Parts: sequence; C-alpha cells; structure tokens
Amino acid sequence: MHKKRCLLIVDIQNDFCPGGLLAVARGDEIVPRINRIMGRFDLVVASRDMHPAGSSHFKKWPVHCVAGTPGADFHPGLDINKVHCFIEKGTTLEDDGYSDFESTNLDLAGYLGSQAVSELFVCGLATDYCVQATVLDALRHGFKTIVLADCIRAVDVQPEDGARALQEMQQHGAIIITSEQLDI
Ligand code: VGL
Repeated sequence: MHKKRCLLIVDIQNDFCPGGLLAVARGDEIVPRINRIMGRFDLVVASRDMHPAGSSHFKKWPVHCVAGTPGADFHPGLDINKVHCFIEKGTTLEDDGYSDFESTNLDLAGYLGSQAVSELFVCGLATDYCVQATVLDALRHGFKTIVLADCIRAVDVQPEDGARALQEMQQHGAIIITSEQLDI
C-alpha cells in the first residue's frame, strides 16, 4: 500500500527568523530547503505560534508571535500555497503551546489519523523547543516520525541544546535524516 507522507512545518514565522523578536540564528536558511521538498508529500501542515498579548508564556521568553502582528506571520519566503492545513497554538493566556499536538484549532493527531498518514516528517523552528515537543508528542501518539536535520535550527540558550534535543528525539524513536536523503 502507498505510504502516506505528511510534512509538518513548525513555526517558520518572522519573529523566529533573523530580525525577529525571538530570532533563531540562521532560522531563515531552512526556508528554501523546505520549499524545495514540499511537493513530495501527500499532505503539508504548517503551524504558527500565536500568542495573545499578556500571555504568561512571556514570563519565560521575550514577547514574540503576538496574534495580529507581523512577527506572527509566516516568513514571506515560505511557499504557503502548497500547505493543505494550517494550525495555531499557544493561543490562550496560560498556554506555552510548544507542541503542534497542542494546537487549539485542530486535533492534529485525530486529523493525521483520519488522513491515514503513515509517516510524519518534521522540520522548522526551533529544534530545542517546538520541534522537539512536537516530535516527542508525535512519537507518543505512535506516528513513525522522521526529523529533517538540515531543515531545523536551534535557539541554543545553552550551547549544544539543539544537538542534545536531536539526540533525545532519536532516543525516543525518531529517525533523523537530511532532506537530500528524501531523494533516495
Ligand atoms: C519556540 C521558544 C519560545 C519555538 C516558541 O517555536 O521553538 N521557542 N516559543
């Protein structure tokens, strides 16, 4: 049977890219890579962090991705025409919203199940927060989960946080490949 493959693009938003309010170093570098591979998937889902002003999340982090601000928009280079489904998370005052499986406008696990997705490929920002939380939840839900290591970037509050996050994802069962290996 044909394997149904979904690409899950996590938080490619202006505030997480250089010049944004919580910029991830070289976060924008992954945009053309993601655009290049999008067409190879049966389903493409893209999430956004979408906080209300005054969110308790901003006790831990600089204010970022506030609903209705340009920082919450997708990076303008991202080819959102190829996205089938958009999700938002972190939308309540108390919600950190790290994981795409905590989406507030869609039950992502239920949706992927209803679409008979058998393989979930994850890319986006940031490796050590939203990507990691999303991947660990995907594995908990029983999805075969593949991380595209050249299509993620880390915040690295501490040096090597991104590398440690990737290791933890792998230890929990994630498969780590690069986007070049998709061609095989
Ligand atoms: C994120 C820090 C704070 C992320 C979100 O998208 O990885 N990181 N909020």
